[in-house]
Amino acid sequence: MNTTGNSALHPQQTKAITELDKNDIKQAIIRHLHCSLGTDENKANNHAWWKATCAAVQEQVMERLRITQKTHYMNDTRAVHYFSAEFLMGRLMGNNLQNLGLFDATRQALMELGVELSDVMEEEPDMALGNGGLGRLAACFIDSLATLQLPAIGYGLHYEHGLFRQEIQYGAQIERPDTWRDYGNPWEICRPESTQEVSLYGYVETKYGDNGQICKEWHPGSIVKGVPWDIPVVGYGGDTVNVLRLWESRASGYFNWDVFNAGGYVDAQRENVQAETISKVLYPNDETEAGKELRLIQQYFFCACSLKDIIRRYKRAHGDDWSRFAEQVVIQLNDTHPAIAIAELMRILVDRAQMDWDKAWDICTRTFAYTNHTLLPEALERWPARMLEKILPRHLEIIYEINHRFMALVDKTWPGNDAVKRKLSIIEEGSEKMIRMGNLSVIGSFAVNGVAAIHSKLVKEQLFPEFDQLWPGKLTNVTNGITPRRWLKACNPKLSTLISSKLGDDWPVKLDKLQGLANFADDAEFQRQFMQIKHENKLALAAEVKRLTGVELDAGMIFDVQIKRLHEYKRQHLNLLHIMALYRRLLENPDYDMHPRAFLFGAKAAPGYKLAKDIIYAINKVADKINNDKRVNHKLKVVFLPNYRVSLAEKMIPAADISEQISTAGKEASGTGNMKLALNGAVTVGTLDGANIEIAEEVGEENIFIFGLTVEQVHKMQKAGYNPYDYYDTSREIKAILDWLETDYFTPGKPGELVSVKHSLLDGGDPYMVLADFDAYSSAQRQADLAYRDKARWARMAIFNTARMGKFNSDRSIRDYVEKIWRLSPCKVD
Ligand code: GPQ
Repeated sequence: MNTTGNSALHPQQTKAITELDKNDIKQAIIRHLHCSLGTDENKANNHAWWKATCAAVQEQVMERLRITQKTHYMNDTRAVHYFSAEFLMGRLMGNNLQNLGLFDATRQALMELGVELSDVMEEEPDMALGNGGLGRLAACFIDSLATLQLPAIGYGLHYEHGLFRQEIQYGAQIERPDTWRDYGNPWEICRPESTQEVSLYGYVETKYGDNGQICKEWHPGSIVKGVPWDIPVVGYGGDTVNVLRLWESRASGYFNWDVFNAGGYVDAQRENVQAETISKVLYPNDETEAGKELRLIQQYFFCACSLKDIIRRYKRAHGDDWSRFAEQVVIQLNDTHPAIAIAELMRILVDRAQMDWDKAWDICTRTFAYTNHTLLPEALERWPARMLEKILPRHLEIIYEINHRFMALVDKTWPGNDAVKRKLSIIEEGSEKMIRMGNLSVIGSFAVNGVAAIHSKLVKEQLFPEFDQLWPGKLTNVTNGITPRRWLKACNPKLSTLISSKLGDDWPVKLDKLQGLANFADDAEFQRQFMQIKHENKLALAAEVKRLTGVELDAGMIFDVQIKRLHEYKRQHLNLLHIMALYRRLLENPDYDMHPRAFLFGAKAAPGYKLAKDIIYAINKVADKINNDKRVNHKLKVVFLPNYRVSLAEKMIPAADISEQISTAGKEASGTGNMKLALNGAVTVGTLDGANIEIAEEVGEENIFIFGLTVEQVHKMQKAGYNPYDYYDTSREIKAILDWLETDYFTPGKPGELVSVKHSLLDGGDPYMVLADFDAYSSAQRQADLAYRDKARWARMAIFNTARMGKFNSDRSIRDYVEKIWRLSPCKVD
């Protein structure tokens, strides 16, 4: 077992972090090169330098971690416990150096050793323990929690394999395993002393207590161990270092004689999921409910380990007195993935602590809060009751009991109204009985929030209107945010330096200060500097694009970027149709008036999502054709960058001129890439969806290109009976483009390879209204093109975008959570 994540020898701690200079760091790096890695300056390759540098940084981190934990313990602080199946951390070195204030000193130290820090940082594999926005949000939130000095802990799964690595072969996505830990992860610390045991399967025995009361006892069929790995989370300024605790599953070596003796269970045991497989791999489905047994076990496994961990810590301070539990502990459920924790806490209180139901329920419903991240029906988790019965028989009983009591409340509120009961019930009756985790989450939590204003409004009005009536005020909004430390200071150092030269250097914690840039928006010299940096970032990205794909980009082109998971509702195919339209216009008229533009994509598709993979294939085939067509490729290029991930985003975002945020109105809960791109001076072409609406409010309508149907219009059209053929039959351009997909023009000798995209938009009914929005999108793009050609106007727009992103600081989101939901106080760590 590898528990040597940080095997470094610890020196005597003599200086505060702020006093460390490049010589101290140099010495520490060399010491680790020699003593931890057994190599030396002459032999070390970049990987060894990376490990030695991590170890040197980790020494500082560990010291702060120890002090933080001691301070929190001494103060017996109320803390938030962020339960999330995903934490998409990316790389940690750059971020930790920035947050500790050691970036420049470390760069110099390495420079004197003949090594480039940027090369060393490239050695670090991304921690890709998440799919997309939801997981990255969790990562931004724990950064902000530490920065704001709030007592917090992130709880999740220590996946052996994170999100798959994407290769593109002949245009198609191929999935390869992610191997982030193959050579160890210097940031994590194994804590075998905090191992927990988790039960699964088995049966429930009904017994009678001393007073004749009914008691339930769960006799599990197997037990697995959860071993925690801690990743320190360094706040900006380095004062508070919180922890992200990720659970790895192990076989317990425990044999359940009880179950064995009961007979007949031996065969069933064989089907049970092997302990080690539980934390093997992250499910790569984004916004689709997978319904797989192993996935449910993953969810329960990390929730059960985390609750035991929380309770152990609580008992250390409060013994068996549960009365203060909900005052000390708040648990935030990141979507419904950890919702089973509600039933688990009830089980612990009722079965183990022998508490009466009402008292237990009171504690529970003062402990949990739930964040909803989507309205898409296919993403709302439901589990077959039979599956729960097999894996967690006692939890199923508890859920039935919760529901039974809740139905009584519903009946009191809407007497005799069976339709409302059916709708609000945790149990969905049908050919197969299903457990609705969304309903369980709302019922078991004291607060429920959506992630952008419009999304929260739709949660209230469309998804859970009766719950809103039942518990006014419980449903609320907290608009998402992003950490400006990673998404501006670290990823865009040139722009950061320029901003600091104008506004001072505390904007990374006071992002509203960026407003001050508006004063320079019309200043020709500032415009020149701002756009010069954008140009240099574009040159750097162009070099990376060349290295990764062989495609040459001219930094004078507009860099138009769409980076996010591939999903029909995000409408990468709307972008593709527009690219094809431009191509066609250029072929018809070589003088077609447009500024040269490079369209850049980054997107992974869920391996089982056929149409999403077909869209990736279509983008690549169209790209091949255009990039090799001399008639147009001075004006048009298309690049699909393989293996989109956090570290690639950090290179693309600073170089973007245009940010594509073109989801069907009402479908994107918030979006966070939209915030990152705008913060780095990209101008949005977007729909009135998710946080785009709030971005538009902030930057002003003259600094964004809004187009397309609104939520109300989408609704109305769908009600009236939307027919995509209305557009196909009446628009010459739309028809030509869709028919083009059916030919072999982009797939020589293989006509029909791209036809599924066309079919989805016609016979498939175009569920995301791509054709309805096409013309509006095309004119918005035309407007953007014209604006870009007016250099001063564009510079002004770009500057305003950066200047007005203060609201989207994840520190603000966290403050909102603290105020509206968590009621936490900062705890100063000296
Ligand atoms: N989101 Cl339900 C995910 O990334 N994965 C999911 O499974 C669900 C939601 C996203 C959502 O699509 C974005 O609009 C949000 O900005 C993001 O969560 C964070 O809230």
